[in-house]
Amino acid sequence: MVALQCQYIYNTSKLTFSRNLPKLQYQSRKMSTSDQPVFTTLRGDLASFHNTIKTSKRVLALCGAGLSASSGLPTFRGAGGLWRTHDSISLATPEAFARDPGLVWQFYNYRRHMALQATPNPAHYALAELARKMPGFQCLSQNVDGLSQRADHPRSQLQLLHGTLFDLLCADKRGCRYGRVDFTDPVCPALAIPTSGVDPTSTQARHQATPTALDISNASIPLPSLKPSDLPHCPQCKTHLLRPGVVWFGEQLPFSVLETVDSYLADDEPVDLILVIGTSAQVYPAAGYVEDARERGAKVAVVNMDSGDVPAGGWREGDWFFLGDAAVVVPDLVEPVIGRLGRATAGEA
Ligand code: BJW
Repeated sequence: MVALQCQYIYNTSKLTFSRNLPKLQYQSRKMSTSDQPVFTTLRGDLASFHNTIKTSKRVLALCGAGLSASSGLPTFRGAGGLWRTHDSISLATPEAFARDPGLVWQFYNYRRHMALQATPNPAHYALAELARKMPGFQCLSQNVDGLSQRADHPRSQLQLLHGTLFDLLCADKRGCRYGRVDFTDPVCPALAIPTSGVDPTSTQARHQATPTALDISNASIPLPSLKPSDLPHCPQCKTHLLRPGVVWFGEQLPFSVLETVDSYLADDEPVDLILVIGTSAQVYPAAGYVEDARERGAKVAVVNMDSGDVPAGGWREGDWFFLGDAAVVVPDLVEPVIGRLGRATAGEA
């Protein structure tokens, strides 16, 4: 492990920024075709990666929940993937919504609330700056949290593969086709997250600027059972419920997004590099873009906290693997193109 100049410590659920804390370390290794990874010095690997990105014109990033982990948002798989007693993945289906729309709306209203409370981290800002500096860069994001948009990532270079929490759609997608952008929190009164319930006349309440929402991802916090009549309804057809504008399992990704990615990959110019950032790369078609990019000539660099999370098609000779927090690693990787991030976007006080 090689110590790097960085300002962040990772405390499992949320990243804390401080310039006075010990330097975080991250590892990189250059993968070989054998199962035994060859560890090389960070400097050497970073230098070879930097040489590649410096001369690259067409670069893709495939991002997942790990990009936003240090902003305090949970991932889907692994430790953060349990919401109350439910596997988050099991709530991300049309079947779950049909079975219990109240529960699914409680999950998504909570996710919207958390995303609105969160702020973009240095990796979101670094990718946004990379987009400004490199016209041939496209970021394919599986994230629905809106943090890349809030980091001012140019919209034409951000493809939201799985939609966004802040679009509301008529649940009868084929019929009514109503949709709107909506940041209201809570989505409707019945979805308001219970607050700490502190006596408003108490001293404790006087020290709280706004009441703190309880952590309803914890099943010990009671939640009411909601009826469909408690939930938001489509104002156009006045019949169906509204639903979050995200892509659930079994649903098609937005056509215009698929078209943009396909035409990028079909361009006569090769793809120089794909960065695979904070994703378990298990969900298709997103995961398949790594192999598609390889076929177009791309070198592959993976940034992940878990050394077991390999690209869907496995490792190839010459792939880079940077083990660490995306918020720390990504700004360093793209530094030759974007320079050092400004103090505000690097998370410094
Ligand atoms: C860090 C970190 C830190 C943590 N720093 N790293 C081919 C083969 C097999 C199956 C299929 C196939 N093609 C399609 C399918 C079916 C299905 C699928 O892929 N199933 C798989 C389970 C096998 N795909 C679909 O159904 C897709 N639709 C489709 O293909 O439609 C076809 C169609 C055509 C015509 C008509 C109709 C249909 C849709 C997929 C939609 C996925 N939706 C979700 C929910 C979105 C809404 C929401 O947010 O709630 O998307 S599921 C969930 O998984 C979410 C994520 O975007 C997605 C990926 O997860 P992600 O982001 O990788 O998160 P994690 O938690 O898995 O990983 C986090 C990673 O970060 C980990 O590696 C950590 O180690 C790492 N990490 N901290 C760096 N600080």
